[in-house]
Amino acid sequence: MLVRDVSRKVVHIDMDAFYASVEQRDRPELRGRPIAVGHAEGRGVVATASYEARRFGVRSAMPSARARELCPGLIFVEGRMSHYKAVSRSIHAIFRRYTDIIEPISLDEAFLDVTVNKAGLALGVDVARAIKHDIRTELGLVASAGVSYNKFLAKIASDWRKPDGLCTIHPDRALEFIDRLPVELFWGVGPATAARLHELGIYRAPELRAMPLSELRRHFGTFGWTLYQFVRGIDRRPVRAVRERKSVGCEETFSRDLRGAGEIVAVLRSLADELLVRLDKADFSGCTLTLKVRSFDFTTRTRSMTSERPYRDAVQILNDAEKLLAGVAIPSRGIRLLGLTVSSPAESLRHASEPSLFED
Ligand code: DCP
Ligand code: MG
Repeated sequence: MLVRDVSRKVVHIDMDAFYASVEQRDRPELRGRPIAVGHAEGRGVVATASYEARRFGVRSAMPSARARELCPGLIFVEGRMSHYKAVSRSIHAIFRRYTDIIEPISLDEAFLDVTVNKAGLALGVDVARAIKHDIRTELGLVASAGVSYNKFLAKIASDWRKPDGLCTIHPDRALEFIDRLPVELFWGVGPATAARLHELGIYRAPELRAMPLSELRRHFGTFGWTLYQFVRGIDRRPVRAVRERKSVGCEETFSRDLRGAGEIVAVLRSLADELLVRLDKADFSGCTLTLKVRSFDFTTRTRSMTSERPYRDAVQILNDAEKLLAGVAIPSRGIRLLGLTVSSPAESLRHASEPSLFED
């Protein structure tokens, strides 16, 4: 049976001109100027443009040469991916003050289920407003937010009044809202599907709603069923939370127990290298390093230390791992396992100790 569940509160957050806004925040001389993030030369393309540059028609994925034609004063800035990732982690730390049910879509975009939220706010729009406020005051960035009872509508809502948008689609206004949308704005409708819909004479939602389910299925398969539901304001997909990573580690059990200090340090070195690879892969950084040592008789000891700066390079990890090792008595009959773990995610520490990341 087709039931419209309006009991959930879903927020969609999308940062405005994300990479460009981060650059303008960090370099005040770029504020208020038309900028593009990306390679200026050769076959470079624009990753994103500031709203000042968008006025000239500069857009994401546009060849840089074309962007320069449209906007002669355009300033190109090289992208800094690892920096944007770090900013994204700070944004997520703010989200987690309100809910743990966070589904990241990209670095600058996420769905949040705030039906039950940690702030105890009754209205989804109040949660969205609070998140926008925290992002602005603490990170110096602007987000657009959409609020509704499902993901489909929350995403449409966040796009509605960009930049700095805050839009709620109430259940009783949902169909009216959907009716204003061209079918191209429906989730999952790319150029090919849009062309097929147009061939069938469907340009807007009312025409789509008039189409029988059997017809939609015949033309679009299972996506026909999705379209049938979307146009009626129904989207049952849950916000799928990705658990926040608290630590990254690796360990090795030896085929024969290790005894000599030289041997142990050599293993520690390879563990530090492996740990670094895993930290990179998981895009994780943390300030606590833990060494685990299991003796021949299975007694296990751990030693930890917390550094002021996150563990990011092999030398730093190895130096501290050796210091930790010095604090563990190695039994003469040897050890059977060594492990190294980094924990205390850098972002949460930063939020606890630093009130602000920027100056205005
Ligand atoms: N991005 C990219 N290449 C693209 C599209 C986007 O590298 N073709 C990057 C740069 C953006 C970021 O992803 O800053 C987020 O993408 P969005 O589509 O959300 O675009 P913006 O945040 O830049 O702008 P908007 O205000 O429209 O959300
Ligand atoms: Mg964005």
